[in-house]
Amino acid sequence: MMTIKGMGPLQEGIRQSGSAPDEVIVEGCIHRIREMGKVIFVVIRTSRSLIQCVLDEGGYQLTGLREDGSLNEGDCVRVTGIKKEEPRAFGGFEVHGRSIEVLSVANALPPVSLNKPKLSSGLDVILDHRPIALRHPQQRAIFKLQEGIVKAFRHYLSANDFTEIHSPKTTSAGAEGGANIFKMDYFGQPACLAQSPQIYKQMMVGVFGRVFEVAPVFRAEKHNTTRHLNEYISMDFEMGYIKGMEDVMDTEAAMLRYMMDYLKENYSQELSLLKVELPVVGEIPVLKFKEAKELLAREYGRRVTGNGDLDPEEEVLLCQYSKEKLGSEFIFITHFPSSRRPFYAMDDPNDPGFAFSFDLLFRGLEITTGGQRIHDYQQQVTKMQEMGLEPSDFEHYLSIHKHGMPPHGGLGLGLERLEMQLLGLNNVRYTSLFPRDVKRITP
Ligand code: AMO
Repeated sequence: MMTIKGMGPLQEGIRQSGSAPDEVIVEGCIHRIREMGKVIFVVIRTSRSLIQCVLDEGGYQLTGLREDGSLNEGDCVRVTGIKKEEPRAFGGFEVHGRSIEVLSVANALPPVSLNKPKLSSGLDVILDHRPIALRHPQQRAIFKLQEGIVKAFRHYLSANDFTEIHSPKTTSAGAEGGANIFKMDYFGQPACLAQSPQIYKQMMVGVFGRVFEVAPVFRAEKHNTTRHLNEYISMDFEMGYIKGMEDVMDTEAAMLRYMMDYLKENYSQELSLLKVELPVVGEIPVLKFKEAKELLAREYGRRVTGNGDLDPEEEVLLCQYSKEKLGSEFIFITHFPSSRRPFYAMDDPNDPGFAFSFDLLFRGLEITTGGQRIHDYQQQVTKMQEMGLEPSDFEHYLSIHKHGMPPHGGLGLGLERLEMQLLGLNNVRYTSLFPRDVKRITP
């Protein structure tokens, strides 16, 4: 374990004092105080845990800020004491305090009740008071687990020869088309916030062969839905020398398998606090878009529409089918109509009008879009022209095709959506640290 200079090894807010073998120091915020006759139980919320400290009347020294010598929930304290086994306490131990030092005092009552096992406030209240509501153990566990999701993504890809990149978020044009572009004035030039790292990750395949990025992207979604944010974290990868988009899909499945194992091994306390049932990532079934639409009509009596996409209800039904009939909580839908996919998507020469493009659905929601990209210069120019785009506006992007690009493909996985589905939450705002939507730009 790495140590911070002068602090001794720190494990979730508790460390050896160095003065006596069984003496420890606990630093954190007072989560709950319970007085039981001559004993005070003070539960300290440390960086990741709750640690029960026991103060016996007359058996400890109190120093610090309050003149009346009182302790309050919310105060930040440092407790020095003896660690003893206690099966009934969280973590199986408690600390018998010898001294407690008040480092700073809480002057106000929290706007939401932090020390109840479940935060009972509604989503708007939680978000209005986000900086404090995030201190609730369950709320903060969501974001500790999010750390694990990102770490696993990073570990897996780094171990498989992908290079991590950081592409710009202020750009001259949107890569994903559509109306949801945040426009801005960049010193007199029209510019926008990046909708995705698409163009840059493809450019970087020409440099490193395999790349990945975890970063915010921006979508000016005008509707308030439970699945859309205006700023979200996109987990992207892009890989060269592929034989087809199946290589990208296989890489995603293997990464997800690693991720679930990694979470199980390293985040068991958050998984149990949030009552998460991790999915088994086995062989992920694959259905073509056309087959999916036929299946929806056959099995669920859905009217097949020609809109070229799946609607939210269809995503739920396809996942229901996949779980019940195919034994998987994930399902890939491939070969979407080209007209609904961006200019960089490669068309299937054997199935005109459909693209080598896929979505991954998980527990009823699209969490990923990916596919194979056009690597041939002329093919890319022609496609842009067919879509009414002006190739000269994409000079830098097209330079990679001109100077030789390997067959390549990749995907974008929405971090908040993946976690929302893992946790069985009904709104993507719960898994966004400080969500941005049509009405919310603070805190
Ligand atoms: P796409 O636009 O489908 O594809 O986005 C990829 C994934 O990002 C998530 N996502 C969102 N999450 C929250 N709020 C939103 N408004 C939002 N929009 C999208 C979803 C989605 O599956 N460049 C391509 C990816 C690629 O082909 O590599 C892209 O961005 O989970």
